[in-house]
Amino acid sequence: MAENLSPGLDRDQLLELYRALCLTRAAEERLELLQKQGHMTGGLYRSLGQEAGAVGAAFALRRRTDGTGDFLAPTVRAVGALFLFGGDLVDFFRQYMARATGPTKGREANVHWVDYQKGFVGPVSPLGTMLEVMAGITLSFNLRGEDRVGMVFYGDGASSTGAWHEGLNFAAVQRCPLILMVEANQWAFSSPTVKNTRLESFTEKAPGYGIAAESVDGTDVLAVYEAVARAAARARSGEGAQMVELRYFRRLGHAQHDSQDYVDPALIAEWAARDPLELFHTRMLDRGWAPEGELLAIRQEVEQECEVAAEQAIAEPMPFGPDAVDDVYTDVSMPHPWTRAEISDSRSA
Ligand SMILES: Cc1ncc(C[n+]2csc(CCOP(=O)(O)OP(=O)(O)O)c2C)c(N)n1
Ligand SMILES: [Mg+2]
Repeated sequence: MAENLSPGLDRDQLLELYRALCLTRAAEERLELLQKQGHMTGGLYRSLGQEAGAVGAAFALRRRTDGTGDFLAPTVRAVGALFLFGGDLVDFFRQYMARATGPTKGREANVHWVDYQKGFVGPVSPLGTMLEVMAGITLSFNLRGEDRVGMVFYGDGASSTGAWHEGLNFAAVQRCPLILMVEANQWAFSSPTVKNTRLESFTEKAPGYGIAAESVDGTDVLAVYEAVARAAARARSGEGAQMVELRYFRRLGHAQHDSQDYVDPALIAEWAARDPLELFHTRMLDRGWAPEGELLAIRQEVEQECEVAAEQAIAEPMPFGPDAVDDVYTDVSMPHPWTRAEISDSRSA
């Protein structure tokens, strides 16, 4: 039997966590390269410094591929969670490069894809709304008597939207088995937390809805895992919605096009010294959980995997324009919308 190390995880599980952190980092670094090479079609929203939050949280859930496991709603920055839930690496690159072969057939350009068997649903772009969606999904678990929990990620900025409050209240009142993961990265685009809330911690919002909350160092993958494992156990035992705050820092701009010139460089340097991947790497070595050679081999392996997957996606076709109306509800014979009836078309004048 495998030896329990920390926190109740065996060596293989610790290596799996390490691998997931490396994969997240390598996949995003590969995207950066693809963007510079002109292969990408949309924006790139990196999760640098936040990887352990997504990885540690998803690792604490039941991940299955037959539609009976727990259910995830990631954000664009919760890439590690998406991979742990079985999000395919080639599909990931296909999405970012709008390949016709990707899950959304090139219709959008990042993580808005869905797989009900693996158990994840892509984010709806208006911030806060995924809380409402996931309240509904987890209510269905209760109504059907299914032993499943849901997990929804959202940014600290998103927790100031009306949808967030309504969704949370509903989930709390209905005792939905839903874990709310607050990505407290201290920024919402260029707005710092102080312009977002008067609270010291986003967990202080939880008592207003009668739910339990924990705040955790989001750079510490094992601490995140433990906190979420506790929250998941509470949610599973009928205690309903739970909140976990991930404390960390958005070390890059909102997206690659954002120069982040409104952030104090000293602060960025301070958080760079708390890099979640390097912290876990050092811990693995210090505790004797794995030798350096084994860890470096994992890093090389995932970088290689990313290169191969990206090359495969590059070689695949972009969508054929007229296919854009396939699989969508449309009525081309619809009358001209009244809202536009009076707008003259300057081209025909
Ligand atoms: C309701 C709504 N308002 C504004 C936007 C535009 N927008 C997209 S991301 C973003 C900032 C989000 O900040 P946060 O929720 O903290 O997430 P982070 O980017 O820090 O991960 C904004 C304002 C949106 N998508 N939806
Ligand atoms: Mg934020």
